[in-house]
Amino acid sequence: MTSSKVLTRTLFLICQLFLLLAAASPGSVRAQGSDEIRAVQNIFAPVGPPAETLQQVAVLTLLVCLGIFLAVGGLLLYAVVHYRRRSTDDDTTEPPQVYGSAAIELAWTVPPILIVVVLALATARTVGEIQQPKFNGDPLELRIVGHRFWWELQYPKYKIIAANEIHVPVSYLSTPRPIEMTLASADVAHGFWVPELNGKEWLVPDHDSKWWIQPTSLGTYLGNCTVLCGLQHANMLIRVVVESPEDFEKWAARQQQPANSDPKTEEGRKAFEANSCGSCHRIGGTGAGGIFGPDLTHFMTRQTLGAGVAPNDEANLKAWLRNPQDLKPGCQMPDMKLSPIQVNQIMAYLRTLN
Ligand code: HEC
Ligand SMILES: [Cu+2]
Repeated sequence: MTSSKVLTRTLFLICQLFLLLAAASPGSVRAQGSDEIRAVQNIFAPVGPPAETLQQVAVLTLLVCLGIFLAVGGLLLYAVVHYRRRSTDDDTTEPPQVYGSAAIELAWTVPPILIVVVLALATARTVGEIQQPKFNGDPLELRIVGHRFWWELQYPKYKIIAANEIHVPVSYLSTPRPIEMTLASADVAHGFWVPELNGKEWLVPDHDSKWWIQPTSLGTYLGNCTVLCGLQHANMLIRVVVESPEDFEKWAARQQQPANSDPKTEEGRKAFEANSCGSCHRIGGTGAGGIFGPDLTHFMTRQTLGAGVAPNDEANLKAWLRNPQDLKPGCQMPDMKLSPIQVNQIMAYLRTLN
């Protein structure tokens, strides 16, 4: 490649980088209601204090790096252009030889040290602010237990156990409501990351990690398990529904209720029992008390099934009951080998659990 081609290509890449950063700038997406899904996860559109602090330190680091890039690249470009080979050059003698220069040595050691110190201090301060938060407002306690490949949710003060779809109230300036989370794991290491709300945190067996979020804008925020925890690690999706305090209280009151028992779906409930679904799943108010799989008491209040692998509609539920290994190969629910009649009965029953 000729040098002009290299130059055009580099400039093109730099322009692309800027376009990317501009597209990712905060404010380009603003959720309106709690059901508005932020489909593109974006650390440059933070919602709430911990994510905002992280964004500040990220932008500072990027700007410093951009400054270094421009300074070094500029000097390099200057040297390449200004001292390029000319036809009038005398090739027979050596250029003047310079040995050591205190000014230059200082210039390339002192500023880099200062830059590293500034970035280290800014990062350390951010880590401190996020790991030892001073909450103002009454925090909502939420314990999240990672399972292969789904999330168990416990709201101890509300005595709620739910799964996969995290509901939290929005924080207004006048009434902040930080969510004080305890992250744990029932099996292997998992990672919790909802980029708009905070950075990543680990969930490890036999150790509780503290984490928090404080969303300040309504919306549904998506996240992922960030640790390769097994075959379906990529389908262990996190959904945080940030709703008004009133809607949150309504949701919580619903979750506290025992399951619906519609006499019309009695056959389905019996089939559920007879096929030992209850050894892995709990349905509040019935004999089913398993904790290996997600709580199904209010299964129909969730928008997705299989921790986000598919929308929670009739066709997908049917496919799941026929064989969960089709929709989510490698997941921890075995093919229960239900007959088509059992599938229909159980489906009719599960679809009343709202
Ligand atoms: C060996 C334990 C086990 C048994 C038995 C079992 N399941 Fe599951 N089930 C699971 C696990 C684990 C998951 C979570 C799978 C995932 O998302 O990775 C699950 C998920 C589900 C889901 C999706 C829940 C959600 O919110 O995503 C439904 C519905 C379900 N099971 C119904 C049943 C029915 C009906 C039966 C009986 C025919 C049954 N399960 C038997 C372990 C079990
Ligand atoms: Cu995981």
